[in-house]
Amino acid sequence: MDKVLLIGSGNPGKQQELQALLADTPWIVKGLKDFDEIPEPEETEATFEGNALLKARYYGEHFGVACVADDSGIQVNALNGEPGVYSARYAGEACSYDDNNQKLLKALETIPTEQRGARFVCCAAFVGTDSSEHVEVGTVDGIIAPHCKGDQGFGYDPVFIPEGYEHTFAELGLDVKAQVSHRGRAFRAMSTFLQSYSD
Ligand code: ITT
Repeated sequence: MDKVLLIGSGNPGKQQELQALLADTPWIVKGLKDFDEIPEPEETEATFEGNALLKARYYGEHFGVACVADDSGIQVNALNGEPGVYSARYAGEACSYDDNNQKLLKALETIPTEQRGARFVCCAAFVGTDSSEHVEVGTVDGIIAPHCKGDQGFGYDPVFIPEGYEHTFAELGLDVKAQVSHRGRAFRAMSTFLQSYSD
């Protein structure tokens, strides 16, 4: 099979993780940099699944190829599940990862360790050239660290300590992250689906 699968994400951190997680599928995996530049879609849905499907449909239909997209975020227990689907823009529209992390650490400043539980969620969506759709979800539980630590990964990785570990994702690095992360779980399941998918 020599069919093209586009990773419909403008996030370089995700792109790097997804290339590795999809490497064993019988598809020619490409990124947005391999196609003409188009504006990012507006993420107007209220759920991870809605936004993941929205992105996969948008890029897949525009370029006429099969497409996978990822909508993900962090849900913090002490903040009633926020920032959730708004994780990318938690500190404002054009904010940096560090802005988001500082805002989160500040919001949890007085919260003790045992109440700093959080969960990363990743929804992986596939849309085929025949318009068939498939969704997989992965999660990982952990806690929000008291300070930023580590320089690997992206986003909230410097403040998230996964269950069973004592270091943040940004300290643990991409191999450990891929084994236990929300994205690793969702896209390993997606990879299994893609092994057998044919339109
Ligand atoms: P695309 O929509 O182009 O894929 P994005 O960064 O806008 O890129 P999302 O809308 O799904 O993607 O927002 C996800 C945000 O959640 C991301 O920007 C991070 O702030 C956070 N996030 C998701 N997965 C993460 C991970 O594995 N590690 C750290 N932060 C993560």
